[in-house]
Amino acid sequence: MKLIMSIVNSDDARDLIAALVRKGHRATMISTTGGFLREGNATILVGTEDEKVEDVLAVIRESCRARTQYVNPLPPVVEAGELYMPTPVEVQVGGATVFVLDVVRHERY
Ligand code: 2BA
Ligand code: 2BA
Repeated sequence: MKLIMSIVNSDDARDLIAALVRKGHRATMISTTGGFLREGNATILVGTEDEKVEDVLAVIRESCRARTQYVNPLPPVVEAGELYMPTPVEVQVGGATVFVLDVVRHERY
C-alpha cells in the first residue's frame, strides 16, 4: 500500500477531491501553508493499493494546473535614509507536488 501526499493549489483542491471520489478513491484534505509564498495551499492524502497509484496520479495531473505568481522577496537590511524598492520575482507554482510513500501498516478500527 502507498500513501500519496499531494500539495496542490487551494483553487484546485475541491475539484481534485471530487474527481478522486468519483473514481472510487478515498482521500483526506488538509489546509496547509507554503513555506516560500506563505500562502494557503492544500495537502491531499490518498491511501491506496500499489496498483491504483498510477490512476490516482493521473487524476491529480488532470485536476491541477501550474500557474505563475509574483512575489515580493523579503526586504534586505537597509541603512537609515536608504530607499528599498522591491522587485517582484516570478515563480512557477505547481500543478501539484507529489510524494508517494510506502505504508508499513494500515488499520481501520
Ligand atoms: P511554497 O513553499 O509557497 O512555494 C511556492 C512556489 O515558490 C514553488 O512552487 C516554487 O516555484 C517556488 N519556491 C518555493 N521554494 C523555493 C525556494 N527555496 N527557492 C526558489 N523558489 C522556491 P512549487 O514547487 O509548485 O510548490 C508549491 C508548494 O508545494 C510549496 O509552496 C510548498 O508548500 C510545497 N512544496 C513544494 N516542494 C516541496 C518539498 N520538497 N517539500 C515540502 N513541500 C513542498
Ligand atoms: P470521508 O472521506 O469523509 O469518508 C467517510 C466515510 O465514508 C468513510 O469512513 C467510509 O466509510 C466512507 N467512504 C469514503 N470514501 C469512500 C469511497 N470512495 N467508497 C466507499 N465508501 C467511502 P472511514 O473509512 O472510517 O474514513 C474516515 C475518514 O478517514 C475519511 O472521511 C477520510 O478523511 C479518511 N480516510 C479513510 N480512508 C482513507 C484513505 N485510504 N486515504 C486517505 N484518507 C482516508
